[in-house]
Amino acid sequence: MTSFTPSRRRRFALGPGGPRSNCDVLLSRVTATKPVLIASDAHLGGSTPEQERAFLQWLSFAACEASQVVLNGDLFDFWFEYRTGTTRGYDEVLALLRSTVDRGVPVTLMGGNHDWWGGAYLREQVGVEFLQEPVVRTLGGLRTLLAHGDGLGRGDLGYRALSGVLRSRFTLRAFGALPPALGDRLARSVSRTGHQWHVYTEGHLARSAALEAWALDRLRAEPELDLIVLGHSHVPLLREAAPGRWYANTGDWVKHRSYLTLTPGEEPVLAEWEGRR
Ligand SMILES: [Mn+2]
Repeated sequence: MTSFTPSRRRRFALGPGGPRSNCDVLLSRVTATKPVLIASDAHLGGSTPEQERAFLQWLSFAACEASQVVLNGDLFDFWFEYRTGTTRGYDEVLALLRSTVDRGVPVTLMGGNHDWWGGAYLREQVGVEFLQEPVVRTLGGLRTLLAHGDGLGRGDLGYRALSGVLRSRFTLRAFGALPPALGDRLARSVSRTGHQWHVYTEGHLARSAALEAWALDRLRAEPELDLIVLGHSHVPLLREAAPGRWYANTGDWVKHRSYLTLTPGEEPVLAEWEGRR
């Protein structure tokens, strides 16, 4: 007897018309104040197909449901804009981002340590806001410091030295001259995301603790901030540091499916995506 298991991939297939799922049903819902939705560390290209499906599904949900979408670093397991093209393999998410922006929902991408090397293509062809430094801005009514989190907090010294080299003008020019397929292959050969799928390493937990300590210090030092949002640790976290003031880490879409909802007038909510609603 052959057993038949329905293909999860097919059930969630996002073919043409899939990712641009129309919002008709949701539009009929009264949404006086749509939330800002924030996620990070999808590591597309370095995660499992199931996780990537789930993330794209969440993103098309966000395109309908959010007033603004913020992807706070490491959306891509690797992204580079070479002189002759960009990193391959991201057509689907790029089209989805483009259609989100076209619908009038602004999308902000923060460069993370895996995808800091974006630029004109993301800004001009995809239409997103692409940031390479932390920013302070008002999101969902909260004065928010937004940063990916790499290089912040104690430790991470080796990374800080390395990132200086990897972001230098010389490196950018030399790497940018490579054929995209070769550059991508080199970059993937040094990316370690694939080895971190199923375990929390001590590194994750130490980084999570270091980022939390950094954020709590910063909240104490800067009373005008209501919220600090980081990613990078892959550990979802929401702490109320003082009444009405929070530190949030949006976790990841490698081990989790976590995202932050900022609805004006309400407290931040850190949630786990459980599928289309
Ligand atoms: Mn990161």
